[in-house]
Amino acid sequence: MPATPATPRRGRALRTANLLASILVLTLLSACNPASGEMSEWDAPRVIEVAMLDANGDFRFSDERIEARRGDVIRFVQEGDMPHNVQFVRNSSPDGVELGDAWTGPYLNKKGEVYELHIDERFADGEYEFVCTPHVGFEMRGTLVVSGGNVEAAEPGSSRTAHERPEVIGEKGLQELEYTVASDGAKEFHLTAERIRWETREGSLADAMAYNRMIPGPLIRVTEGDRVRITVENRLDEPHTTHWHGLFVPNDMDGVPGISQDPIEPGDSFVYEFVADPAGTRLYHSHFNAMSQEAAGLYGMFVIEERDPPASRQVDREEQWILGDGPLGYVINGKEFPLTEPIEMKLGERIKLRMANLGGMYHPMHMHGGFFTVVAKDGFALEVPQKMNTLSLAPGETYDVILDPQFGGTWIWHCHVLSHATGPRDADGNETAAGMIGVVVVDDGETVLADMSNHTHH
Ligand SMILES: [Cu+2]
Repeated sequence: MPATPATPRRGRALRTANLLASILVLTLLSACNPASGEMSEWDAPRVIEVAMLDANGDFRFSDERIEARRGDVIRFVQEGDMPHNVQFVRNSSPDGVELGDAWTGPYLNKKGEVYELHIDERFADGEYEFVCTPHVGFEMRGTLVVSGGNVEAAEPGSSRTAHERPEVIGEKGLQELEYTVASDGAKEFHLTAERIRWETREGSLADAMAYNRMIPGPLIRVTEGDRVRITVENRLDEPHTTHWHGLFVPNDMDGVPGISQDPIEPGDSFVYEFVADPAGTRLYHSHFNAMSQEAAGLYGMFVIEERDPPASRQVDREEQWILGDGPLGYVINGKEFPLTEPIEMKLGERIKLRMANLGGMYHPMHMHGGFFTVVAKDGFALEVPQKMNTLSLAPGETYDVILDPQFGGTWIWHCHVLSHATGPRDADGNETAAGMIGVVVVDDGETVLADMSNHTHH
């Protein structure tokens, strides 16, 4: 029986092939010579199928108590109509286990999609509660019981698999990217796409992909009319391209593989060059395996400043929020609440918040405690600014919002698809706040503000 290596995501198919081959060998062994095998048939790895169901509003896993041994594979099969996933509840898992990318499985959006969970050495003996993240409110949950098997359990707390997984842990996203000015006046930037591990929620490191080791990727800021030259280096183990979202670029700089350029192969680089145009809040993101690469963190913001902004657009400072969903969870700037970083301001201040949605779902973002004013859509100034307290962002949209709060306090600003802002139930059986929740702390000198310091540790 070959050891089951813990490989990055891409090795899954191979692992499955190995496993199927092992099953076949074991089957042949027991068929040819049932008495000679060291391993009894009882130990043969199994494939356990579990359906994800949602017919008639009855959200459930077909098997709510799954008994498995290390070496087994659980095939979660999407048989419903709504997106489902498998997320293990960390604080209900055996002490010290580190499931890595198995903590949260991908969203299965279409009927027939499959998530294969390998019960490998990371799974120590014990019980693991799991939920479907979007439908935890509907009690779509179950328990996995692991005991024994033909793969040895890692020492709890050890990281026996760490050498096979990306070592780099990402840093705070959207840090402004430095550039050099070339002899021809072009501003030259460098982006590197690679795999990292990323803390989306406290204590849980997800396997992710990032530009320059941060999620979202660095903030690129230039002025309209600047000549821009960006080298994109692909250190992933799969091809990549970068698309400049909302910018007017020559067709061969648009980053669409097979249409406007060849994919950038692993180890290669590609130089994108264009004139920054038009001014406004713009984005960049992967366009190769985009559904998975973008969801894994390969996106960032591209701000093109106006050359002569009218005085009416002056603000005290700016902030940026990029929404995401998928394997990293329901995130703002790559973090789920309570790791989302609060916006702190004084009553009377004016902040421009550049918001964008690079997830795959709609997120109606509702702010408590007054209103904000939308002044631009997709980077273009609105003829008539619009006051709102709920702004729905479709995938790919950007909005510029002026925050000039009317009341002091600690105000939350959350996605009103409540399953995007709710975590697993706590020990008392109550829903927890998690996911796509931002916080705006407005100091008016009087109102007692909530202490957010124990919520964030950055
Ligand atoms: Cu949402």
